[in-house]
This record gives sequence, C-alpha cells and structure tokens, in this order.
Amino acid sequence: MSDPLYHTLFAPIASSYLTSMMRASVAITPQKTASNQREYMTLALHLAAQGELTCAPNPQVGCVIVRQGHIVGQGYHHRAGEPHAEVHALQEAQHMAEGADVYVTLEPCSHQGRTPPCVDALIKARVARVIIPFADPHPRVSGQGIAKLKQAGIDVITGVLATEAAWQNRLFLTAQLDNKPYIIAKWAMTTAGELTHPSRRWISNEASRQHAHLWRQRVDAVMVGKGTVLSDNPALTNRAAGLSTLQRRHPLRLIISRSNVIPALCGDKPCQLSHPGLPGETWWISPGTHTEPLSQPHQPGITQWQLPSSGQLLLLPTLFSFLATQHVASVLVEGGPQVLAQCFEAGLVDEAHIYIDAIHAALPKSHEYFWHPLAYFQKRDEVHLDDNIWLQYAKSSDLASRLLEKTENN
Ligand code: AOF
Ligand code: ZN
Repeated sequence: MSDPLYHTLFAPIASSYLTSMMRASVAITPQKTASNQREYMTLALHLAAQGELTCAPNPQVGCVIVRQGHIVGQGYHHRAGEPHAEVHALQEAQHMAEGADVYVTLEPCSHQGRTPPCVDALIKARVARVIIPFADPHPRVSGQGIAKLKQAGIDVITGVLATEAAWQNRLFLTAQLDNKPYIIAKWAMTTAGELTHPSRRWISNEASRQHAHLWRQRVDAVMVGKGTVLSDNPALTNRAAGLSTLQRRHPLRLIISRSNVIPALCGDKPCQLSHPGLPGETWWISPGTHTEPLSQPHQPGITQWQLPSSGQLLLLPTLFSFLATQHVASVLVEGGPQVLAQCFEAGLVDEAHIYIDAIHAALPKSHEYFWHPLAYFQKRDEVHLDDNIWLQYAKSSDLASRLLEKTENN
C-alpha cells in the first residue's frame, strides 16, 4: 500500500516503525551535508503526514530538531487549534534546542492565530538555524517568519525538498497562492470506460468506497450537480470507518443547479440531502445576477446562493472565486459526467481520482481511455482495493518553483 492515507489511519504501527528506522538512519551520519539536510527534511515530511487526516484546514507540518548529529526533538501538527509542529518538537528537545538546527516543512508562523507565533518560541529557545522548503504563502506569514528569525540572528536556509513539501500540502498551498480551491475530480468507471455499471448500482466495491470517504475527510467541500442528486440520492457525508467523532470532518456539500428549486423527492424517496439530521452543511448554488444568499430558502437547513452567471449556466471560475472568499480551500467534485466535463473544459481540475472495477484487466496503453484532458496530467499513484484499482493523476504543476520564487521576492 503506497497510499499515505492508508498508512496514517490503518497502519500506525508500520508508520512509527518507519519513523524509528529513519531516526536511526539519520542519527549515524553526523556531517552537515546537503544530502544530510534532505534526510532530516524527509523525516520531518514523514512526521507531517501523520497529521494529514486531522489537521485540515491547517497544512500538514512536521519538525525535527538536530543537535550535533543527534535528533533531540520531533513533532507534527495534529489538529487546527492545537500546538504547531515546532512547539511539540521544542517541548521534546527542552534545553537541547539551544544551538540546534531546526527542520520544518513550512516557514514557522509569525502571527498570533489560534496559537502563538512559532518564531517567538524558536527565538526563545536560542536555536542556531532553521531549515525550510519555502515561505508560507498564508498572507499573515508570507516571509515575515523568516525575517523575524533573521533579525534575531538565526540563520534560515530555504529550498530543501521544496517539490516534496509542495506536493504534500498542495491543497493548502494552491488555495493560498491562486485564490481558488484545489479541485479534485473523482469518478468510478468500468474497464470498458463506462461511468455507470449496466448491471450493478455500484461500480466501486466497499474498499473503494471507504477509500473515497477518507478523501472526504481531507477536503473542505464535495460538489455534485443536481442530476447526481436526483439519480443517486446521495448523503455526501463522510462515513470513513475508524475515525472518532472528534476526528471526523464532514465536508461542506455543494450542489450546483440551473434552478433554485430543491426537489423534495429523488425518485420515489425523500432526498437525503434535505434530511434535517444530516451532519455538516449543504449549499445549493444556482444562477442569478449578483452573489447573494436567497433570503427565502426553499428548504430549511439548506443555504441557497445565487451567483452571477451566463444565462442559465453557472460560471465555474466565478463559483470557485466565491468559494475562496468563503475559505473553501479544496473541493472534491464527485459528478456527474456533465459537471466533471465542465470542470475539465474550464481547465480548473488540479487532480483526478479514478476508481476502476478491475485490477487484472489490461489497462489501455494511452490516456484515450480517460477523458482527453488527462493527457496533460501525470500519474502519481495507484492503489489496489480488493478487485478495484484507484488511480491518481495530477496536473503537472510548477507549484514548488512558484513558492520558491515568492520566497525569494518576499
Ligand atoms: C507553523 N507550524 O505546525 C503549522 C503552521 O490558527 P493557527 O494558529 O493554528 O495558525 C494556522 C496557520 O499557521 C496556517 O494557516 C498556516 O499558515 C500556519 N501553519 N505554521 O509554523 C505548524 N500548522
Ligand atoms: Zn506556528
């Protein structure tokens, strides 16, 4: 299993074993070389990944403190509102942090947010150097953490494992840089390329569905069109197994429709989305002339928005800019085919997740199997889920170089 979500949730023992192995392997190479820095940063990234199911909407951040070739402190950010990675690592290092090198997977924060600034804690601990991939593009940090550390006489090294760190926090970082949510298009298909299975309700098996629910845990919102509501009657909640009530995050449910009339029935059943006990929030979004909430919503419990549009069609760039203003940093688009195609045609998809109903059938050699736009994407991962396969594609991105450029220009 190469999926980090799987590691985090289902294989904590394997994960802590890996951490201790990495601790041992980096501790025996005392020279401070560039490759040495990459090893410590790899460990910090690995620690950061332990927060990946729980830290949203905050980024995943890991921290390793090294003194004279020995790791004296480690930490990661567990949950928004709780201490940052540096605070956990400094707590473990205590007085050994003095004169040490601190590896952090993001620029230490300089602002008072839900927690106090990490740079103040690093300065107080009298660390010697801070090594990071790039500046945090969050407008309240954006190079100010680096500046404050330098003013206090602490060396700051940037550019270490920028590509890896950018990939790990691509949802958070893209939203900060581009002022639009990171868009993941998700669909299930048969090996014959059909989006619906002729004989079964589900293409995907139970393992695939659990895997998909874990992605709902990571994103801020899920989005479908009204057609999918009518045909599938989805609840769009996060039903991933193994999460505590405290850990579970229900993404905001976004329904896009040409009409502001919410149907009462899906087929012959009441629409699940209208159920008053559904956890989390639902927004019904339809075309209008201004960006405004409908003063008289058609369903209690569902917030209705109208957005400026082109005739009866919602403009996706307008929708995504609006979502950015509402602090929605990532959207999992779950269908149907029309909505997915619209997102691709507008060039707004950052990543695609495809669940296929067989792992043994020969996959077609070229991308013609998928929609044409995936030709511009790179395959990032594949996970076998019983008799299904999950393929992950991401748009070739220059995120790391843009972040480095911004770091230099701060
Ligand atoms: C760090 N270390 O481990 C994390 C950072 O509301 P707060 O106080 O939790 O601040 C959240 C912001 O801080 C978040 O948007 C991001 O810019 C930064 N996250 N910074 O130094 C950490 N998680
Ligand atoms: Zn911080």
